[in-house]
Formats: sequence, C-alpha cells, structure tokens
Amino acid sequence: MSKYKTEDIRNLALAGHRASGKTSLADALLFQAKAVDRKGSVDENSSVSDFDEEEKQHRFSIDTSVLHLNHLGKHINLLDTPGAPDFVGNALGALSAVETVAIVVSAVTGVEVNTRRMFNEATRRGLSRWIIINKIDADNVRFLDVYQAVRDTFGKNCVLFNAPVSPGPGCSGVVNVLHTGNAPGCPVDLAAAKSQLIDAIIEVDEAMMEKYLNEGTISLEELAATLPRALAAGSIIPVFCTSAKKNLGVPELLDALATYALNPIQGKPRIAHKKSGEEVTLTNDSSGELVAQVFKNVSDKFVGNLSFLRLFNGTYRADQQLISAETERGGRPGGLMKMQGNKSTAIQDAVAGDIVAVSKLEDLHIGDALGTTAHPLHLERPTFPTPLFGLAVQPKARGDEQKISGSLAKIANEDPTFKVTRDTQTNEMVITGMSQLHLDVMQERLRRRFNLEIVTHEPKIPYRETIVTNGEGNYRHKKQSGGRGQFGEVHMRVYPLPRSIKTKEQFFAEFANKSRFEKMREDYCRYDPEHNFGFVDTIVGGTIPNQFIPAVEKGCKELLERGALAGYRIQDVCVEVYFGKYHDVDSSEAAFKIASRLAFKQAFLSAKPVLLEPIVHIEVTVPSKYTGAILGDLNTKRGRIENQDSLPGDLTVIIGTAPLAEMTRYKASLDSITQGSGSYSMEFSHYDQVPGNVQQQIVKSAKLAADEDE
Ligand SMILES: Nc1nc2c(ncn2[C@@H]2O[C@H](COP(=O)(O)OP(=O)(O)O)[C@@H](O)[C@H]2O)c(=O)[nH]1
Ligand SMILES: [Mg+2]
Repeated sequence: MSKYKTEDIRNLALAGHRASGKTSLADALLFQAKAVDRKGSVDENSSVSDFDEEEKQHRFSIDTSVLHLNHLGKHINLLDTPGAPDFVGNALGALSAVETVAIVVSAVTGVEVNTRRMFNEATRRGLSRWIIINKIDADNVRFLDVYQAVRDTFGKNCVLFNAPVSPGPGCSGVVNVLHTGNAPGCPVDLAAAKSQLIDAIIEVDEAMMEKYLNEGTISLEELAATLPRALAAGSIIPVFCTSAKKNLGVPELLDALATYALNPIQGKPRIAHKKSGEEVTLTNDSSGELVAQVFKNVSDKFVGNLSFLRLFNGTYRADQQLISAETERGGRPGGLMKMQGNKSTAIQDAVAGDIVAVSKLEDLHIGDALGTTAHPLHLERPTFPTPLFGLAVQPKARGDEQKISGSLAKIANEDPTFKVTRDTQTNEMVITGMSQLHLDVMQERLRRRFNLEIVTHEPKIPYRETIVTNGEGNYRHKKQSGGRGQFGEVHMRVYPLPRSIKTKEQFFAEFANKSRFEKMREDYCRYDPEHNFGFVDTIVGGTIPNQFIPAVEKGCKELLERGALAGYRIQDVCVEVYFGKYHDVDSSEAAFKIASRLAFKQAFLSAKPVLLEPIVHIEVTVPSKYTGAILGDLNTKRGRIENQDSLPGDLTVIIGTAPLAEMTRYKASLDSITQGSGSYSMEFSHYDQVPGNVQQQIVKSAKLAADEDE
C-alpha cells in the first residue's frame, strides 16, 4: 500500500516571473527535506529541477518539473513551473494538478508581468495562493517596497508570516511574525504585522473574532486550527520570505507547507461528468472510482512516453488498465512511478490526491481524463492560450519530411501551446507557438533529441474568410469522357452565421430552425464548431437524391479548408442547399462533391466576402517615462488602447488590442524604444475584419490557382 494517505498529501506549484528563483527554491526545499543528497544549483547546471539540456543551456525553465519530498509526516508534491511567457502553456498545465500555488516574487525586481498573470490564473481556478518573496539576501533588495507592491497588487489579505532580518547581503534569516515582538534589523513593524495576520485568520470564524475582540488575545493553537479554513476560503494569502541561495527562511517555509497547506480533500473539489452529462463531485476518496487527469507528457528517448497524472479520486494499482474517458480505449502502462526531475522510482499503487507518472501508454494527451472502468468519468479539459507565432518549415535534408512531421508531433504532444499543422494554401508544414524564442527552443529539441534539422521562414498570419451578406450560387458538373459520364448539379444560398454561435444546440436553437427554413430536413443538417459552419438541407422532391447529400456537404467542407477569396480558411457561414439535378446513370458522389464546392464558391463570392484577421490582447509594462513613445508606436500598428495603469516602482502597464499581423516583430520595437527594459505579453483575443486596403493587398498577393471543374 501507498506509504501515505490522501490527508497527508500536499500539492504545490511554484509559479511566477522568470528568474524570481522558483527553480532554486525547489532545489533548496528538496535538499532541506533530505529528498536529495546534494543541493542542486541552476548556476552550476546541477539543478534537480532544470535537468533538461535546453534548460541548462538557456538557464531558464522550459517544462514543469515534477518533484516530491517528505517532511513532518507529509508527502509534498512540488511542481516547478517555467516563468517565461513563451512557455506559459507548461506552467498552466501544472495548475490543474494542485491545491496550492506559491507565487514567487523577487525581492529585487518585485511584482512583474508573469507574477500577476499566474496569480490571476490561480485565483480563477479557486486555488489557495501563497506568496514567497525570495532573494532577501541579494544586493539591492527593496523588501518593504516589494511587500507594499504585493499588497497593492494582490490585496490586503496578503499578510506576512515571517519577516527578514537585515535584508540584503548581510541577511541573517527570518523571524516568525506571531512569535517575536521585536527583532533588531527587521525592517517590518512586527506588532502591526502580527495583528494583520491574526485579523486575516480569524475573519472566517465569527465566534473567534468575537472572542478576540472581548479578550484581546488568542492562542496560537486556535489560530493554527482555523488557518486551513482561511486558506481554503482565500481570505488569507500568506507571505513568506526566503533566500533560496543561502537557505534562509527555507526550513520555515517547509515546516509551514507541511503544517498548513491544504490537503487534497480541503481544496476546491473538481466536478466530473458521466456520459449522460450528470455531474459527480470528486472528493479525493481513495475507495471511490478512479478519476485521473493527464497534466504533462514527455516523450523520452529511453523510457518512451511518460504521462504525468493527478488522481482526483480512487486508488490506482500498477497492474490495472487505464482507459481514456474520451476514446474509451486504453491499456496497461509499462510502469507506475514517482518522479524526481528525470529520475523515477517504481511504486505499486497511488492514492487519491497524489501525483504520479505512467510509462509507455500511447496516445495520451494533456487534459485527458482516465479511469479503470469501460466508461470512465469525464473531466473538463484545461484551456490554454492560442499560439499565434507561426513559421513555415522545410527539412534541411531532402527526404526527412516524414520523420520531421512525426518527431514534431511528439514534441507538440508535450506542449499545449505548440502546434504542427499543414498550410492548406501552400501545403507547407507550419509550426506555431507563443513566440520566436518558443519555436527556437522547439527546434533545438528536434535537433538534439531526434537529430533532425529544419529551415524556417516568415511567420504566416492565419487570416480567415467570411461573408457579410446573403448570396446564391449554382453549378452543374458535367463530363462525358468515354464510357460513363459524370453529372451533378447543386443550387445553394449562403448566410453569414453569427460568431456567437459555438455549439450544435445553439445552432439549431438560434439559427437553423423551421421559422427560418420552413422545409428544412433535420436529418441532413449539420453543424461544425471548428469553422462555425452550418449545413442546411431544404431539398424538396429529391432533386438531389438523399445518398448524395453527404457528398454535397463534403464539397462544402473542401472549400472551407481551401478558401475562396485568398486561400484562407472560411468560417461563420451557413449554406442552404435547396435544389439540384441528377442523372440516373452518370451521377456520382465525386460529381456532386465538385458541383457543391463550386456552387459554394460562387455563392460565397457573391455575398460580399471579407478577410478576418486575428486580433491579440496585449499587455505592455514599461518604465513610465516611455509611456508616450509606446502609445505612439502602438498607434502606428493599428493598436487600440483600453486601459493604462501605473504600477509600483514607477512602471506603467498598457492594456489593449492590436492586429497580430502588426505585432509579430513587436519584441524588437519594444526593446528599441525601452532599451530592453520593457516586457509584454500577447494572447489571441478574437477575429476582426481586415481594413479594405489591407484586404486588397492580401488578396492580390495570394494569387490563387484557379479552382476549375476537375
Ligand atoms: N541572491 C539570490 N539569487 C538567487 C536566489 N534564488 C535564485 N537566485 C538566482 O536567480 C537566478 C534565477 O534563478 P532560478 O531559480 O532559475 O529562477 P526561476 O526562473 O524563477 O526558476 C539564478 O542565477 C539564481 O542563482 C536567492 O535567493 N538569492
Ligand atoms: Mg525555473
């Protein structure tokens, strides 16, 4: 049996901005708990957490590493997430596996872009949040400023649990706010901090609040007993101080994690769904039905596939089959293990709440829900930002094409924000990620792991095509070549389909109904959420025989992929097929497919076709003196500013939107305006119509090959 029970497990993700010291802290915690013999160091390339070759080379984390330690009878799973926005997908994946997120803030640089980002993500998911102010030993620490900035940004429920003594190179450690009245060298008003802390804890317990008001004191035991409730309610966000480098505050942090952090049962419960849609609340009950979710994948050269799971219910024994809820297929893994960075230890079973890895299971993806029964419970998939930075790729050596697409697919299965697709216009392979840096690192991976090289060129913007009015078209495909001929004729109307429609249910409720299409034949109507495309059949009297309707739909789908205006994917359109002609001998599926595609094209082009371009949400943080220059530059890039705010430390954050096409090289502009002191994040927001003059240029340069009758 597992050596620990669910109640003894603590799941913690370290998150925050790049270089705040998350990985160093992970190494320090492992060493403090004697989970490793030597303290790893990122600076000496000996980190247990940043073990990957690319991580060592770049000196920053790329993947979430999964670590664990035992302390005070508790089993702590520690997920060290990457802080760079380029690898945010891997960090977000980790959040779905834990109850607690510790946001690490540098005592030198304070609250940064990704500090806020990860804090907000943790809040959105209802996770317990802790804040760790690290690097209290560094030159130029600004402890009080940074603590103030934390409270200004994240709220007054951020309260100190301990405070540094003589922060800076002479720092001697931390003092507990509850125990110590005063400490020479501590810049914090400890009496005030103590009452802030007590107030924040007892806020969740009215009786205790009353007692405190009446008696003026409260025992440490009572406070400790109430703390988990305050943590679960989010009414307290404890702040701890550390130096990962000099091991200051690390023992205290470790004790606090083991003592106070929420166990899996105290966290916000996850909701699963039966196939019927019925909801099931998962209570991390080890005797219940197994529900696990994949939050990370690795395809290792030596072990093959490795999938990391969080168990939300039930107990898993290493000899059981694991079945995917989605495909209802699965198999027996090669092994069940606990991971310490890249080192594994085989185990026999795992209880609810634990984080483990299974090997050699093919075809598992991040977000998959797993069980052991024939119809496992479903879990909602985590959502990830849509990657936007695309590059077309070609093999450096001829003939490597097949190997490259297979290897890239393996790499993509590890990273939810890295995609490999094929450009329908050029038939080139395209890789898409969060940024140039992201794609550079993926290319390095391809080279090192698979010994494959690619060349890349200019990012492609994923424009889309749609229509703004209704239109009509028809086409007769007729060919007589020798024996049997080909014949099919299709007439259709097209309608703009509101972009707010997202599901089949919505499509039929709000658009495709009998009040709009009196003669609609529901059995043949379809909705495709990927293209927001509706297919309505109002054929009367079998002018297109039923057996050819699927071919008509296929013809439409071909055009959706090919595009009609400039070769981009079509979206937000509904077609109504209402009439056609056939021939008893010569009609065929192929003939109707062609007729349908070309009828659709004609109808589409008659309905005021327009190009849509991806619009990104941007957040730019710069020293305030550059604000004017940044706004001016965004203006030339068709940017729209929505909000502008000042941040502690004389920084300004500018929030708005801009077309992706104008922003692909933004890093260079930002660096040149701010001399490298600005930072930004960029994420897909929505599609919007391209201005007329820009559209003309894109259409002109697309030079579509004529799509004639084949
Ligand atoms: N002075 C000082 N430097 C630290 C501390 N923690 C980390 N660093 C340094 O900060 C840099 C980034 O650390 P790392 O752990 O990789 O940060 P991460 O990106 O948040 O994982 C490295 O050079 C570390 O040695 C600390 O407590 N004090
Ligand atoms: Mg790191």
